[in-house]
Amino acid sequence: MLDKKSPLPMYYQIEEDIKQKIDSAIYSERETIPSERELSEQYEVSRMTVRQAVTNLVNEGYLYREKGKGTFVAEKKIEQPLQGMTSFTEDMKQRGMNSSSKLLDFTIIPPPADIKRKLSLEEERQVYEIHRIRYADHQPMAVERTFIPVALVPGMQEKDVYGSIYEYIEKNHDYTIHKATQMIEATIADEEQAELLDIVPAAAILHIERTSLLQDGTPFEVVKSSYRADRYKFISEIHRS
Ligand code: 16G
Repeated sequence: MLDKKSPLPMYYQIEEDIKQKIDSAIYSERETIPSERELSEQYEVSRMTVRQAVTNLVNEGYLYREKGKGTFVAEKKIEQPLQGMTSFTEDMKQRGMNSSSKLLDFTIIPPPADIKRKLSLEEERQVYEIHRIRYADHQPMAVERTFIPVALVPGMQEKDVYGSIYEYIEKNHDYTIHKATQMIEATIADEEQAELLDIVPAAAILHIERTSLLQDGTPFEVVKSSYRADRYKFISEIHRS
């Protein structure tokens, strides 16, 4: 099956073959691939060569290893475009996935200094602090901590934030959500985040902070979120002008 005369190294050809088998679901998500021994027999190469191919695919996130159990096919990451300001609910709907949230906390607090600054709030203004786990098809994808000025969205209650906060805000107030600035940073999960996201502590996560504005320029939310790096990748289209 491999082209031994090709200038492409054997391990590379094996990687491409395994990737193709993942794409065509010959190897299905969350299922094991054949053992090193089986693969080396199948491709007629040394186990070292197979190991190199598999290790590269593990490092690239196509496969993952479980001690004592074998090597498994990772689930495909969700590709999230960076242009366009969408909500989690809209993103999942577009993909035909079912979105849901678990509300961990809903409180009204005086804003911490950085939130107060980002929301351009004066001294005595209070904010909602909403802490949610966001699920796609019942799998945890992100934890979000959202801060919204109470004066801007008075009367919001727990029951209003299980679904889409954007939908609630736009439907119940005469507001148009306009734009946001967003920062993405690589980090690792602490114990609490790992537990909430069902990942191992110190797994990679993407920390994202968004400050969003209404049409008239009023900042209406600051969101600090942690997305699972094994399930998400962000894509942007860039132009050379
Ligand atoms: C997304 C946004 C978050 C926003 C939320 C609203 C990112 C990184 N975050 O998760 O800032 O608050 O959508 O979602 O995109 P909702 O309307 O479904 O509650």
